[in-house]
Amino acid sequence: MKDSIDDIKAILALRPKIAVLTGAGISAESGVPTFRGSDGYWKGKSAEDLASMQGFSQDPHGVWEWYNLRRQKLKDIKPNPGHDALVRLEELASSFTLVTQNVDRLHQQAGSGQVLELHGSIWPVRCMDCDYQEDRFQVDLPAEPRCPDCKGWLRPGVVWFGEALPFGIMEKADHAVRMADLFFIIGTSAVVWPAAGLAWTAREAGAKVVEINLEETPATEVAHISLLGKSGEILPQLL
Ligand code: BJW
Ligand code: ZN
Repeated sequence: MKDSIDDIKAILALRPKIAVLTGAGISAESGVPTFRGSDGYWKGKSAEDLASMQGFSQDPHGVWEWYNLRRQKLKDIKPNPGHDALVRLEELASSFTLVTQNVDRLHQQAGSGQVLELHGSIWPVRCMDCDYQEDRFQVDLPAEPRCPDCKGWLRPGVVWFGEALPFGIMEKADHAVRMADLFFIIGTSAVVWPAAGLAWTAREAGAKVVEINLEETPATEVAHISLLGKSGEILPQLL
């Protein structure tokens, strides 16, 4: 039998250990397009086409056009009540780890403490040919960003398909999830691995798994409770 919201509220009252995994859906109410929604395609191409070394090699100009557009839009975008609620959730927990697949830094802008960015961030850039890297938070970049040291192509500091996640980050996320009494999986289609696997890990390790999404996902099968709706509305209600 599925749990109820009251069961979750009762656990929250006990200052539990909490781990959270977020995806693009938590930023949707701020105006950030999701990847697999109707607005996720760019010039007919999907994230799978664009966010890979192969996609970049075939069309670096086009891929940078996509990232520069997203960077520009993000400059005017603010965290929403879903991000804010996670800041308050952190205060209720005896330990709290926020794991995100998002590259937008909106959790940090809302005031969340340590955030594990599984897929990196859209703001730093690094050279594809040498060691140059720099954080270019909210800075406009040229159409074809080049390395100031060696003139090689710069690329965004994100994780593309087929690339390893930042060193050691999955181990940190996995540890937090295994320690957690409560695990929230919010606004993710749960199709991209290894991030999606955290839901199965949480269930296996004995956490109560709470999913918040507009629709069911593959992770719904391991959720003790699936709350269907907008995270910016449901999360504040839970608190
Ligand atoms: C709302 C809402 C609202 C809307 N309120 N909800 C095992 C099995 C199968 C495949 C693999 C596997 N292990 C690895 C793979 C391969 C691959 C993969 O997973 N492929 C699958 C797609 C088949 N994974 C990888 O390649 C990863 N790397 C890896 O495994 O490396 C191994 C390796 C080791 C050692 C050496 C070398 C390699 C890397 C994955 C990188 C993903 N990168 C992207 C792009 C980042 C850069 C960028 O932003 O440009 O990350 S892809 C894209 O998808 C992005 C996202 O973080 C990620 C997940 O998407 P997310 O967040 O779930 O968004 P959506 O759009 O899918 O869903 C939004 C959800 O929100 C929906 O459910 C809505 O309903 C909901 N929603 N509004 C609540 N208001
Ligand atoms: Zn360089």
